[in-house]
Amino acid sequence: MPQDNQPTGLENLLHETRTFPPSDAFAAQANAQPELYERAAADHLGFWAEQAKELVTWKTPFTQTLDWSDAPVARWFADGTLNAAYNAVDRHVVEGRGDRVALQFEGEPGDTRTVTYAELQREVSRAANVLSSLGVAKGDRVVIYLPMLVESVVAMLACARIGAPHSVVFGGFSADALRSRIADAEAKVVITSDGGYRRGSASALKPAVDEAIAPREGAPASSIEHVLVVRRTGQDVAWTPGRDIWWHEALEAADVQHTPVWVDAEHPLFILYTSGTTGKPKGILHTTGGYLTQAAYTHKYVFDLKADTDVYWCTADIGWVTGHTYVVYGPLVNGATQVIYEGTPDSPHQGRWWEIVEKYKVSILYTAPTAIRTCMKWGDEIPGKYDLTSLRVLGSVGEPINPEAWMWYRRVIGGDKAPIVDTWWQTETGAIMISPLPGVTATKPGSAQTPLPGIIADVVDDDANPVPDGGGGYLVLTQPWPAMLRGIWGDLERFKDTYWSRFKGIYFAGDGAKKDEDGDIWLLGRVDDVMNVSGHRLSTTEIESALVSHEMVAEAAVVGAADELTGQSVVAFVILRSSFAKDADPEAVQALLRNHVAKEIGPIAKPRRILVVSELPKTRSGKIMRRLLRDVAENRVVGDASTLADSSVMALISSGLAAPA
Ligand code: 6R9
Repeated sequence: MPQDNQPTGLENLLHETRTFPPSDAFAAQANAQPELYERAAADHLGFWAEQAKELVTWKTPFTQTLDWSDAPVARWFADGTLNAAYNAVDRHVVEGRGDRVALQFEGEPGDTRTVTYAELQREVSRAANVLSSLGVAKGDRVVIYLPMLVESVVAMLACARIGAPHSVVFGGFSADALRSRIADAEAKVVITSDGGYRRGSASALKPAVDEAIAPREGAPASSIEHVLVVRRTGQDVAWTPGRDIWWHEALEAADVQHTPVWVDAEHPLFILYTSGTTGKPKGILHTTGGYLTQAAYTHKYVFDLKADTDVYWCTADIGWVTGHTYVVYGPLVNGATQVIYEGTPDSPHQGRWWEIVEKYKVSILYTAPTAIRTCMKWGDEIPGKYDLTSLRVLGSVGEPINPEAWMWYRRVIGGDKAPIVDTWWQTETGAIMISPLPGVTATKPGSAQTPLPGIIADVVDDDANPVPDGGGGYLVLTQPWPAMLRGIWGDLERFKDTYWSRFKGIYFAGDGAKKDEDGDIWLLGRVDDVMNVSGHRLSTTEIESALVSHEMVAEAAVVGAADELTGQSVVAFVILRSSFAKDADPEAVQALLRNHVAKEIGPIAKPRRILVVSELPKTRSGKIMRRLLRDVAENRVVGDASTLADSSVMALISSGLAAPA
């Protein structure tokens, strides 16, 4: 691999030879059949039109499947009209499924709430009426900053119902991160809560919103006109009369009838900010018709969903794309019954997840490798205490899953029989792109394997030539797909530049990959300056900017070091300003700067280690050679440093670190 930033340590994956063919019993009942691949290959657009008609309800049917004339901005099903909330909720009621449980909420303290599709319809309608009464109209943006609650799902669907794109900001992000996202989206309303339960105590959310929209010298006034506040914990909150409104009071007063606003298929459904290779997060834009089609299609086939018998649980937070597509839109459009859980896997004990699986007889579980590895570390005896025999399909997403964790997931959680689907996709792709199909694919531990029917992906070399089986290179998507991003909010140039310029006319995902001898795809991690910590994307540049924004820091370089539990962990190298460098206590500096990053971005971005150095390794063109820093961070012998402007720098860094800190 030619890239300086290519992650290391995953090559051993490719020696994996075990495969697990589907059982005859599973294959016989599976939604997916081998012919699905053939149908899609024979008529790419016809296949997607079929999915769109079968899985989505249209107000006005579309006549055109794809308009690619303005590439790379695609238009799918463009002359059709529909409403996402109608598809996720109302049509199940209209078609007689109103009494089916949509959401089975489990709060961290153990409180529960069961919501049927009919109840969800009333709640969403009320919330839609409330938003309209606050002046939110079609096209206006609403920011949602909430923990995992029923209200979070209701809030997203209420926005969709009135054609107001939502932008969910993960509740773990800081006030500053929230402020910049509100400003970029120019949102009118924020929906938040007093707080949420996290590891046994009530943690506040509302103060971050107050801080994010407070006037700040030199900055324009916030675009936010109202703050809707869900009462979850009952903790005290500061209140700005006229601006702040209790969610429960407003909803109680609102009408339960609401007519959905029918929108064009290409109407924006949501903006979701994600880290890129520069300091400024990208507002990934998704529209309605194509996104819903692929969300429903993938959810049906990849998880083999049988909506009237399965109990589905995706452990993702709505703050991430997985929570959008596989908690809200995919499962609800398909009429699934699902569990949502507010808290952490270890509250109040390390068996909490498995207790939930047993209690609700969860049959499909979708989670992340970092969680699987954590549970693996806690030991087999913890899940062993619970009845997990209801589980019949297991999913993984967010980062490469190492074969060891995959085997553990299969054996201990899946009872050695539930197929595992390792699903590769991104915020930008909107829905799953590469994954085995349960009942069809013989699975391989550690490989996402095959593009789904209707998806064309490849691994190419530096010159965009497909690599032969056994070769490695970059993962690309060579044909448009329905759920693809339609741009970066307010920055078309950045969209073209980020995804479509590395290889002419094809989408570059930013991931390195290999094809094995069978042609199966193995993901090797990011090839750019994006880290993956516990399945969350973090930008090295964004954390570097946060560090440098502290008065003590002159320069900073951040790398992702391989980590057994979290995939990667953040390691920062900083050069202190000389006025601070003299008598700085490394321990104190580390603590101070870690907290500073938590404040600037959020606790998930906190560097695991911060090393104070006197120089950083740079190429002659001034590019920091992160590869060398990664060697240091991972305690390896430092690699080839011959392209450094000053080749003695690495010796200096290594010797400085060897000295007792
Ligand atoms: C859905 C989601 C996207 C990045 C992606 C890749 C990594 C996701 C993966 C995977 C290997 C998988 N990634 N799934 N790598 N195997 N099954 O995670 O979206 O947060 O945007 O991250 O995550 O590096 O490019 P997002």
